[in-house]
Amino acid sequence: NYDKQYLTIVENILKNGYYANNRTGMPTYKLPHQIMQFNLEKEFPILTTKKVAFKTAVKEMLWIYQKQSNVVEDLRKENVKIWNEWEGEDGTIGKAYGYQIKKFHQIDNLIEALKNNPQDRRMMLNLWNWADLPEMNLAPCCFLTMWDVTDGHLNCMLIQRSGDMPLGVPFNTAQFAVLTHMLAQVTGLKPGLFTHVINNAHVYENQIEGMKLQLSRKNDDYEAPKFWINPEIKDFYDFTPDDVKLIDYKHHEAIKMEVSV
Ligand code: DHF
Ligand code: TMP
Repeated sequence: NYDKQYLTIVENILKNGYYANNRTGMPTYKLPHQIMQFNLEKEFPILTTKKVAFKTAVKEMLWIYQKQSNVVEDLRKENVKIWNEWEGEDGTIGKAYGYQIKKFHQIDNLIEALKNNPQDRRMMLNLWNWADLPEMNLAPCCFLTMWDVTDGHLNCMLIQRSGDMPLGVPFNTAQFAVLTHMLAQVTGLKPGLFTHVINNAHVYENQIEGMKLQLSRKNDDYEAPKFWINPEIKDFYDFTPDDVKLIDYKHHEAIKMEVSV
């Protein structure tokens, strides 16, 4: 259950976390090497102890991995404002995220391998490009996914170098769960394991009150929603945000928390 795994980490960060400053000037409590794991056939990992903006998260994920657009206006057109603070003079986020996917045809190569060479042990999407880092407005947080096919199931391991537990992480878990479901469908596989590894898992000092409120709901979590994906879609580039839905997504109310720039 996602709430349990997630809130156990948050509780541990607040109790035993190391207090440290960082680039943003807003200090955090942090723990290294936090790991969550889900079986996507059994559970769709999304928080129920607060409302997570699922549609917004899906739009951001498709903006990166499908549209491979770095243009922040493309997100605003869909009513998504979460990248506004990192928009550069040219209207993009620089050579980060979608730019790196597109540059190396990473999605096409991955789909090709999943279909024709599924026992390949080199299947990954890697956004960490040393040469281009100086031209990225934010260095990719979810910078690596590794993919494995075992017994007809598609397994995804996400390596996140830096995880804002209150804001980024709930989005990121849901996003890569959706991406795994989508890639499984277009390659004739079943969704399998999803493992989410966070190198530096943190809570900013100005988010502690919000997280305490969410922790107070720990034992009142709801059953995970069912995940629906439009079975007609056979080409990854044909998915729209309306082709995935959560059914019976019961949740507590949203909690407003600040994003450190
Ligand atoms: N910087 C920091 N410090 N933390 C982040 O999580 C982060 N995430 C980025 C870019 N830079 C970042 C991109 N992803 C929100 C969620 C994800 C995200 C950025 C922001 C966010 O504010 N979520 C709110 C409201 C979402 C909405 O409905 O617009 C939330 O409560 O989940
Ligand atoms: P950093 O580059 O100094 O690590 O700051 C990035 C912050 O954004 C950090 O708090 C992690 C957070 N973040 C996520 O958790 N997930 C995301 O998808 C993004 C873009 C950022």
